[in-house]
Amino acid sequence: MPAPVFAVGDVHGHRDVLVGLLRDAGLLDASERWSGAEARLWLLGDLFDRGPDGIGALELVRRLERESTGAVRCLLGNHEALILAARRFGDEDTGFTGQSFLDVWKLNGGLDADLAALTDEQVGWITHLPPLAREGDWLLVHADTDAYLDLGGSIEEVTHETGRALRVGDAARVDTLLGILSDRQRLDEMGAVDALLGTFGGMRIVHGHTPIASVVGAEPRDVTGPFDYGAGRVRNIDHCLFAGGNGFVVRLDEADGGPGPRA
Ligand SMILES: [Mn+2]
Repeated sequence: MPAPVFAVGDVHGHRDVLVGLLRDAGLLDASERWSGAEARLWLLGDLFDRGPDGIGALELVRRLERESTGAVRCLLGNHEALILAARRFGDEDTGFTGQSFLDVWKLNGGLDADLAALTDEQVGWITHLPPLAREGDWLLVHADTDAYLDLGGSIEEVTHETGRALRVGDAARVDTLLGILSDRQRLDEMGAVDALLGTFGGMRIVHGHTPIASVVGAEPRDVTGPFDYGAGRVRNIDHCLFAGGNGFVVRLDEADGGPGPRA
């Protein structure tokens, strides 16, 4: 039997909700220690912003990564890039006239407390997160876009380019990166799906970033499972925790990820 593979969408500072979800899935014990045995777990990015405790969410994921000796992994979301850009460039202008990197981050739900508490070590960890990953037949991405193709022709290239830009890129390069990582709703196009899978591999795409509630016109609390579309080749798992969703964990190694709205 292959190891079970779990995935969780955008956490957005809701650390304690994440703990509850992982406990219910049998991946954490009562003292919040990793209890997933041989299971693998992917966070799809956007640990920060909009919710109360981005740093707490980040530190939980970093600890679980250590305790699980790498079975817990995290993708880079646009909000990880946003907070690093705000930290590096602050009041410098972005490509939006009159908006600084700090402004853009705050407009996207940035919390002063998270930025103030962010350490060099945490920044270093974030800059090494991959924007995409493969797990069995799945290609995992944060955002529902093929713009990742602008960053490279392999997962390694994209990860390298993103890390370089976040660590040493100038403001213009980071601004371009933020545009790519924040792009959305491009995967209704079969050509975009084909291009992503053809370049980075995999048979199906799983993403977060665009709340299912907004796509299907539901209340966040009524979204209880993934939303599959694109002839079953694309799965959205953004449970919209920041707007009151109860959240869910999906199993990627099972045909059915659980109850929820379907395309
Ligand atoms: Mn996002």
